[in-house]
Amino acid sequence: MSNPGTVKKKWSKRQKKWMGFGMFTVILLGGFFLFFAYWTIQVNQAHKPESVNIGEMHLHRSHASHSTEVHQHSSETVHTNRSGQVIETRSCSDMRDTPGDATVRSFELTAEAKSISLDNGRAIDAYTLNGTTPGPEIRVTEGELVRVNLKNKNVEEGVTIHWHGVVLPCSQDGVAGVTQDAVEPGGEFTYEFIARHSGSFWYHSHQQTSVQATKGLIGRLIVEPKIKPFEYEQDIAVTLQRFGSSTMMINSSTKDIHFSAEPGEWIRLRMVNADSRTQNVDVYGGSFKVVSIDGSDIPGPGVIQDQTLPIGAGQRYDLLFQVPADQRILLQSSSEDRRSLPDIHIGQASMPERGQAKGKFDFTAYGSSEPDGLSLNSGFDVVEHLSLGQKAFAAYTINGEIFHHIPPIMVEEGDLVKISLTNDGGGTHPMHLHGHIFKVLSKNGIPLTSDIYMDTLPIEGGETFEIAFVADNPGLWMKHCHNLRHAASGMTMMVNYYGITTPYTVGTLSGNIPD
Ligand SMILES: [Cu+2]
Repeated sequence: MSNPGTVKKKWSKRQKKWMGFGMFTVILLGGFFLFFAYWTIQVNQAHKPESVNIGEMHLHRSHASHSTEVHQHSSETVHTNRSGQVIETRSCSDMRDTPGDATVRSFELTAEAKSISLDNGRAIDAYTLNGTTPGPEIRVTEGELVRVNLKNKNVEEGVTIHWHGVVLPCSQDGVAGVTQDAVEPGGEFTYEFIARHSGSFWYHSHQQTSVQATKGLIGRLIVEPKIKPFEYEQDIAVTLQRFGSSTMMINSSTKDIHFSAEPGEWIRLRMVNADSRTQNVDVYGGSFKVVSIDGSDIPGPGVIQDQTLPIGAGQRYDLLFQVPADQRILLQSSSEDRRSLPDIHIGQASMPERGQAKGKFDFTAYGSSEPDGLSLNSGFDVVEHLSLGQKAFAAYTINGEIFHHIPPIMVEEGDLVKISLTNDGGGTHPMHLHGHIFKVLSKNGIPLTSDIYMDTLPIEGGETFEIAFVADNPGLWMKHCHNLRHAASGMTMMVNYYGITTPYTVGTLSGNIPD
């Protein structure tokens, strides 16, 4: 019996139809969501294999599935060279520099997870080196032996230090699971290498890099030249850094930073981009030269003005300029994703006008060339093409695959190697190669007219670059995107020398996750 005051609700045909449609949509969306969740888990598991021996990747068709078997049998594995001849193996761990009579420079770095307060008053949970992020600048002179004792106080997943851009022996490259085990809490590891090339470099953890570098395990490494190739009175260095997703800092500061300089003084300004995004740097107040990129001096650098410098993630740009008489030099940076960094002021005179930059600095048309035997016409022993792309949602790929599924580029000592790289997706992929410095030969099919050497090359959507290097440093070397999130989602591969082995493994079993 119905209450007299109520009207029994009756659904019209039309309403029923819509309800049915609504329920169908909910079920469809729910199903899609469940599938997506399942798929994401699958993809992420694929990112982090159980156990892979990086020195044996080329010997097995299926890199991940029979990993434990591979591990157990690794001592019996036969290594061959390109022509199939059985060769003696050498372990990455045995490849070290001979100190000789080089001057030893010793440093201590202690990694510690702790809360620090920024100069804007905010407290952050950071990973620090000697209590700060970035860690201390390591500054040595070309030819010296750098000895760094790394201690891990309490970073649970373990830490390493990779020396970005430095050509050093395999055992010192600091890649977890490739050249060493991650240093556990309470543990330590001593790095030792000869700083052969002068230039601006940096260091960062290569264990869970995308997490640890953004939480603070980074720092600068400056190798001063024995003889200055050009004159300057002040040598200033800055690190452009993003803490977490959005705290932009320069030399640990969220506020503008000032360097005192007298009018007429010559300044060498070293800029390290430790962020995962390109930093576009405008220079106001005077003209300047870009004297060095990634630690390699540019021959015949021209004087430029009002150009925006696109410093790729992981790259270093060194500028040379004279402080003007009437105004200071002001540098203003903003990231690829439009985050502003603090300004850099050099000198005390009045502020320059912040004009409009006339264009973007183009390294492919900058400097001169002194033929050094490496050109598009060289006879290459190895030629590879890498397509940088993306699989739906989560994975960043090279030739359609992710890290441990990507066959390594195999080289022999002495090979001349050419790699073409195309960004077939969107965004920028700053591609970094460990253990070598490469020459940029062409961009979008147009040969460079200058000698530009780099260790990290930002490649924007649709662009193709050809790069070349001499395989002169036997080892197991990562080649990966320095947008660290991309690297962690798969855009990482190896350039391996035939016959080089490693006792370490990458994966969830060992806990070595180099990203
Ligand atoms: Cu990338």
